Amino acid sequence: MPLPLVLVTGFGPFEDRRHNPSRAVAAALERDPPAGLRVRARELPVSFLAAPREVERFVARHAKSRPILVLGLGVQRKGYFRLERRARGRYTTQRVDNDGTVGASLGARVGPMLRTTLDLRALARLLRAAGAADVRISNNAGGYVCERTYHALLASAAKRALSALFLHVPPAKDIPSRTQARLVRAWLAAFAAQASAMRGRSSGVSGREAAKARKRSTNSRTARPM
Ligand code: PCA
Repeated sequence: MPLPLVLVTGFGPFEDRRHNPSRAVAAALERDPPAGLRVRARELPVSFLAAPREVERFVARHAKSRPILVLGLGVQRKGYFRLERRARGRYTTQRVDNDGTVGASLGARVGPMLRTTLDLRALARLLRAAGAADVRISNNAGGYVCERTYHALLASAAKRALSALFLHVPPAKDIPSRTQARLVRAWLAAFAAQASAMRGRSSGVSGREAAKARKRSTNSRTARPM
């Protein structure tokens, strides 16, 4: 049996951010994966229109392997880790992406708000336990390309009954990329060990099936509820 797979995306430079640790972290995870996991990483363009297309292609290519997580990474301005709960389908920002597209030109066409089905409080605890001092849960993914990308990650994952999540990482001046990679690697290893307990209400799974799965994982010794 091949090891469980995690798909990870990151971004390169944009606006005044010349160094984007999300790209370095995604690449480091593929090169040196967390214990017990395989990782496929992909750098996405900082583009409102191209990133969602690449997300769908990336998830489609690996869907047969049933990844246990589709994880988007992007950098934020603040010095902490931010687990994003949801992605809006409506864009109003005047910020421009690397292709020159203004966010607001997308308007409300993208679709309804989408939410992760993962247990963010449990995931925040795991990330702290992995050594991250400041981890927060957020209901606002920023309204820029990361939020549009998260919407695509959630849509592509939900179509295939997979779990998706977006993590905003701090700038490298606050926490160096190598340290970030080490923290995220340890976090994913812990997630993998408890993945069945974390996947609460996976979309595409009926409430009854999900409840049974939860009960099974609660009863098993390897996956304690957190
Ligand atoms: N952060 C931006 C887009 C790319 C990135 O790394 C954002 O938060 O939307």
